[in-house]
Amino acid sequence: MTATFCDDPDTAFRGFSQIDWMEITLGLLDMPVIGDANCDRGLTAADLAAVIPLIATGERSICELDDTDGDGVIDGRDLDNVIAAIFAGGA
Ligand SMILES: [Ca+2]
Ligand SMILES: [Ca+2]
Repeated sequence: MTATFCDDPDTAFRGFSQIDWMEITLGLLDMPVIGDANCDRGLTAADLAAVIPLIATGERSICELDDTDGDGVIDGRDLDNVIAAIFAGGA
C-alpha cells in the first residue's frame, strides 16, 4: 500500500474530514444491538419470535447478538432481557 500526501493542507484537510464523516456515519449504522436475535439491526417484538426457537434448539443467530448476558448460552434469561429491552425502548 502506498500513502499519498497532498501539498495543500486545506485540500488534504477537507478530504480527510469527508472520509472521517463517512466512517462515523457507517459506524453508527453498523452499531450492534444486543438482543437482536433476527439480525435486522433493531430490537422489536420480532426478536422475541426469533429467540424462542434458538432457546429450543440451542443454536445461535447468525449475528450472535442473541446472547444478552454474554454467558454463551441462549436461554430464558436472554428472553427476559429482550423483553425488558423492548419495553425499556418503548417498542
Ligand atoms: Ca431485530
Ligand atoms: Ca445468555
